[in-house]
Amino acid sequence: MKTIRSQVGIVGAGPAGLMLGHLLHLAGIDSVILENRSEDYVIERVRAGVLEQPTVDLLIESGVGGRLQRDGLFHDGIYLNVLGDRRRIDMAALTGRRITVYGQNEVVKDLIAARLRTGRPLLFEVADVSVHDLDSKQPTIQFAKDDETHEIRCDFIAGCDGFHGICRPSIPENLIRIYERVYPFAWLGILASAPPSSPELVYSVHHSGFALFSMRSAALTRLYLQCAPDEDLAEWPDARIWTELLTRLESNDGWKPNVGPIIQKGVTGMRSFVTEPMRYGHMFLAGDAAHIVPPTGAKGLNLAIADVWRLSRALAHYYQSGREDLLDRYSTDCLKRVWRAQRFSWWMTSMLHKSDTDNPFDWRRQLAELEYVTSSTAAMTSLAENYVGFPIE
Ligand code: RFL
Ligand code: PHB
Repeated sequence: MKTIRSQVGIVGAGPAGLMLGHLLHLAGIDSVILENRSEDYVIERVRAGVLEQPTVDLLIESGVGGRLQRDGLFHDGIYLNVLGDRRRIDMAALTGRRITVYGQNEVVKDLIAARLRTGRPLLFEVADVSVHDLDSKQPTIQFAKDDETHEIRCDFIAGCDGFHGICRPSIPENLIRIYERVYPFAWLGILASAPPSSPELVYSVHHSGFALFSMRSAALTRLYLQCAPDEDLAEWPDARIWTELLTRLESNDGWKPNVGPIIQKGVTGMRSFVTEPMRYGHMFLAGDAAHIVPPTGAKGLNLAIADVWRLSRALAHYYQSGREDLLDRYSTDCLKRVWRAQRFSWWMTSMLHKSDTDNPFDWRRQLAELEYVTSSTAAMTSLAENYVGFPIE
C-alpha cells in the first residue's frame, strides 16, 4: 500500500470538495481531492443553475469568477405565474441584491481549472474509498487507483461526497441525528436547445402541477415539470413533455417558452434532509453529504459553498493558531444557515406544487398565499431576501 501525507483529505470533487480545496490552497493548506467519477462525468452532470449573490461574491473574491462575470446571466427578479397570471418579484428593488444564472457544471469547470493550475492532487476515477480512525488525530482515507491501494494520512477529512457518499454512513449511527422529509412528487427536468423567451425565471403554479422555466445561456433553456417520484421517462416522449410544459407555463399575457430540440432529460426526487452534527471527530461533512433541500428554493449548491467557506476559515485558524474553537463551532454555525434554507425551500416547495394529498381547502389556502406573496411588499421582501441569499458570515 502506498502512503500519502496531507493536511486535509477531501472526498468528492463536486462544488463543495473543489471549492474547499481551492480555499485551502489560498490559505497555504495542502489537500488531496478524491473523486470516484471521471472528470467528464463531473463536468457534464447538469444540476444547479442559480447562484446567490454571496456565492458569486466569494467565487469572484477567491479568483475563480472570471468566466462567471463574463458569461453569467444577472437577474434582478423572478416571475410567479399563478394559474396564468404572471407576476414579477423585483428582488433587486426589494433587497439591493440579485441572483446569477451560471450552470453548476461551469462552476465545476472553473474550479477544476484552478486546481490544476496549483499542481495539487485531484484524483478522478478512484475506487473503494473508505475512511478510518475518524475519532483520532490522524484519520486515514483508503482508496484504489489503477489497481493499487493507497492510504492518505491526514489531520482532517472533509466529507464532500454528496448525498450518496460514504462519509456520512461511516459515522456511528448513535452519534448523529437525521431529520428528513420526502415529498410525494419529483421534477422531470430538460435542457432544450432554444433561446430563453423570458429574461428571468418563471415559477408556475397550474391545476396540472408545478413547472419552472429557467435557462443556461442565450441559446439554452432549462425547464422542469412536477411529476411522480417513480415517473418513467420512457413514457415521456419529447412531444408530451412540450405539451405539458406549454400548458403549465403559458400565461394570459401571451408569454410562453420557446420550443426546441431536447438535449438532456432526467427525473430528480425531492427531499429535505439534515444531519446533526455535521462532524464526527476529525471528519467534517459539507454540502449535500450533510444536507439536502428540494430544488425549488435553488439553495443546495449555495449551502455547499457557504459550508466550505466556513470550514476553510476554521482550518486556516487552526493551522495559524493551534486553536480549535472555530472547528468546534463549525457544525452549529453551518446549521443556522442550513435550517434557514430548509425552511425556505420547504415553504417554496409547498406553496408552488400541487399535492395529491391536499383537499380543496388546502388548495384555496395555497392560492391565497400566492396572492399575498405577489401583492404585499412585506411578503415579497421576505421571499426575495431568502432567494437572493443572506450574507455568508
Ligand atoms: P455533489 O455535487 O453531489 O458532489 C459530490 C461528489 O462526490 C462524489 N462522490 C465520491 N467521491 C469519492 N468517493 C466516493 N465514495 C464518492 N461518492 C460520491 C460524487 O461523484 C460527486 O462528484 O455534492 P456537493 O459538492 O455538496 O454539491 C451540492 C450540489 O451539487 C447540489 O446541492 C445542487 O446541485 C442542488 N441544486 C441546486 N442548488 C442551487 O444552489 N441552485 C440551484 O439552482 C439548484 N438546482 C440542484 C438544482 C440539484 C438538482 N438535482 C439534479 C439534484 C437542480 C437540480 C435538478
Ligand atoms: C435551474 O436553472 O436548474 C434551477 C433554477 C431554479 C431552481 C432550481 C433549478 O429553483
